[in-house]
Formats: sequence, structure tokens, C-alpha cells
Amino acid sequence: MLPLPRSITVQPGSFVINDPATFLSTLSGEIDKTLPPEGYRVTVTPTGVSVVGGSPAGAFYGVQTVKQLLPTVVYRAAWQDDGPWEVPCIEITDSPAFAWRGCMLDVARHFMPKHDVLRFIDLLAMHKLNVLHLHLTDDQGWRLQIRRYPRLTSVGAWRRESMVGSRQHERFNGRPHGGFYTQDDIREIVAYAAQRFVTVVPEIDLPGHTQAALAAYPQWGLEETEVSTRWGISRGVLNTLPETVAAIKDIFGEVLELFPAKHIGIGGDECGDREAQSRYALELYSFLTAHGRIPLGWDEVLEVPDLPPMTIAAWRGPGVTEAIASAGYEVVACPDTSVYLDYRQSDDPREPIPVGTVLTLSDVWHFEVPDHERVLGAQVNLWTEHADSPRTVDYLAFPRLSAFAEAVWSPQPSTYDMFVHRLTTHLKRLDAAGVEYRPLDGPLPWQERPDAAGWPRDRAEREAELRKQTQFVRRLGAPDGDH
Ligand code: TNX
Repeated sequence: MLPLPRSITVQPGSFVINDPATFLSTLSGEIDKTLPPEGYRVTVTPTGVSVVGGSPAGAFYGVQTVKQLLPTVVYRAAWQDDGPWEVPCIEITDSPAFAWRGCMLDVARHFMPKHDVLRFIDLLAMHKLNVLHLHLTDDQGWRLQIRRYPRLTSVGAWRRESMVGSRQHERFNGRPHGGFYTQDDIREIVAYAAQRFVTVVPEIDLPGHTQAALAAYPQWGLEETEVSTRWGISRGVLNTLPETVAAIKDIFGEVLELFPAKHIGIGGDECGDREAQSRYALELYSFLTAHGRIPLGWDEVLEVPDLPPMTIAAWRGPGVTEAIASAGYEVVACPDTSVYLDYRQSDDPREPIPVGTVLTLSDVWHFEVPDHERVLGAQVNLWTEHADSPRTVDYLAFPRLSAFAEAVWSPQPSTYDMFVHRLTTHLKRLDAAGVEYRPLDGPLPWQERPDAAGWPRDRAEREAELRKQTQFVRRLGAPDGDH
């Protein structure tokens, strides 16, 4: 089973399912509030299967576990198998280690059609993950319809062309790229996710990373521009004119109508303009908290002097999560060198568009979420500069996301070898679900990208760079810190 449940006791005997289709369509759980809210108990006896959850979410996870006891055909959309199926008698009690078990999906660099987002939510839920952080806007595209500012999507949702491979190579493909979600699409995505106990956390990244918005409304910036066709950090930044600040609040007003999540992403990363960075972090802090929400910012927002309490996504390397938690902020751990799924899965030269440091399946499985009361949990980040289709997203996400599910749900003593053993069965489930994961021994020929070069980084070098960039964070967290 994957993620591995806390406790499994196998008993003698088995239950025989004579009518699989009916069994599955009626499989559901009861609620017992004495169990942890996301916890459950599954009991299989010779006379039946019972699922009890601490809440509807717990019951849902119990059902996910029962599916793992059945033939992998249950992961297909339809099948022809009349049974009988035999399930061993077993008692499983389980609950997650962390409350925030997330995945950030960048739908700005490459748009992911609604249909594929729904499918991706199914895959998160199958792994008992519960947060989909949608990175909806960036220099290269604005993907969310805003009624008050239609140019954000009529102009901002597409670009002339894209870079091929890493930006150092300065190569372009001459092919337009675009797409956006209407507000009706978003309501559908949010409702679909909620049925699977996945919270959709939207992110409107600003004041840097806004070139697509600035192409649509140049008066919000400093100069005329177009939606970026290049990867990397662009210069575009929102100005702080009162009209611009008001427009941004209007946008967030529409975001709040669409997304019921407690956390709302405000970005705040990789912005050269300190004044704009502070202004927007503080304005949005007031706006969001007045509406009962909590801002979620990338760890760069801590550069803002006297930053009020907000939740921080700690991405710049190991050690930063603990320092931020010690400084009093709630944190979601997502260190790039452990959970950036755009980073290369091996140092095999066949790896498609290899960027970042090596991040193997084993590295992700060994990732330890720091145990601190203000660490809410962790998320993987799936940036999509180099994932131009859902097929490539599958390749980058799986099976590393399966390993991550275990790091946030059940980081208990198991060994990597045992994980790999369980993964062998799990890959059959992914096959049945139609997931084009990376085979354990390397990419299939059609998963390679000999046409596009990457930019591999060395781990020691990257860690040194991150240590330098995040010195200020460690000072914040020190007991006699000078903040
Ligand atoms: C850093 S993580 C970024 C993204 C890039 C990513 C590529 C963060 C807040 N910013 O804009 O897509 O690196 O790995």
C-alpha cells in the first residue's frame, strides 16, 4: 500500500467479492468522531468490508486504501471483470502525519487544460494529498478570467512563442501558446477538488512575475511590454500608483469569490523592487485578513521589514523551513533541492531538458518534513517551463509524487527498498490510471528531448548559492535575531 498506513494487521481468512461493480459503487464509510479527522479504520472480515473515518475526508481516505486491496483494474475508468475477487482479512488504522500535503502546479508557463487539471486532482486524491496550489499567473501568461479586467486574458493569456530548452541557449519555437480558465471552469475545478477533499489554493504572483498582466494593462507598470516569451526572471514589476493598488484589490476580490480556501497565494518572489514588494505584501495582508483569509507568500516576502503573520512557502534550500518557523511564521516546506519536480530525475544524459540539481525518487522519498508546531506540512512544486504538455507533467510528477505522498502522510520507519517493492505494485495502478510516469530505469525513447538542451546544476554549488541568499532568514530565526 502507498502511502504506507500507520498500522496493518493481517488476520486469517478472506472476504470474497462476488459482484465487483456493485461492491465498488456502494463502497463508502461511516463517521466516528473519536478518530483523527483525516484518519480512518478499515476492517475486512469474512463477512464484509467496513470503513470508518474521523470525518468525511477520513472516510474518503479509507476508501482509497480499500481500492489498493483490490485488483488494479479498479483504477481504470471502466472494466470487464466479473470477479470473484478475494480480499484478505485485515485491520488498518491510519492517519496523516501532516495537515498540508500539497502540490503546486504551474499552469502559467504552460497552460494545462481544465480536463487535465481534473485528472491531476484525481491523482492527488489517490495519493491522499489534499492541497493543489495553482500558480495562475506569471510573466509568460495570465490564466484566470477576471470580469473587471478582460484584457488580463484576451491579451495576457497567450504569448507569441516560447523558448525551447533552458534560457541560456536563446532558442525559440515560433509557436503561439495560450489558454485560460473561465470563472465557470474554476468553480468546476474547485467543486471537483472539494469532492475529493483537495483544497485549491490560488496564487496570483506579484509584484514581480507580472509581465503578462503588464502587457494587458501597461499603466500598472513602468513601460510597454508583451507577454514574456522567455524563461527566467523578467524585469516587469507592478508600480505602486493608487489606481494600480486598487485594481489589484479588485482582482483579489474576484479571486476570493471563486476560491473558498483559507490560504490565498500572493507570490512575492524574485522581485528586484523592494518598495513594491513591501507595499503589495502589506496591502494584501490587510485585504485578505479583513476577509478572514491568510496570505501565502514565497520566502522572499520575509525581506519585507516587520512582515505581519502570514504563511510562508519555504523553497530556498534546506534549513530555511526551521528558521522561518522559529521566527514565528507558519510554514509549508518545499525546499527546491528536495521537492522541485522540474529538477532532473537522474544524471543520465537521456533525461529530458535536465535542469536544476539531481532529484531522484530516493531523494524525494528520503525528504524529511521538519517537525515543528508551525510547520503545516509540505508541498512539491511542479514548475512547467520545460513541461509543455500533460504528458510531460506526468513524466516529471510520477513516480516522485508517490514517494512524496509517503513523506507527508507516513514518514515512519520503512526502508527505501521496501518502498520500491511497494512501488512496483503501485506503478501498475498508475498504468491502469493512464499515467505516463518515468520508468525506474530511465525515460522511454519518446520521453527524451534530444531537440532541447537543459542546464544541469551542481548540488554543492546550488546549496552554497542558497545559503548566501537566505542568510537573512536564518538571522530572523535566531533567538537573538536582529529583526
Ligand atoms: C524559481 S520557486 C521560481 C520559479 C521557477 C523555478 C524553476 C519560485 C518562487 N520561483 O519562478 O519556475 O524556480 O525551478
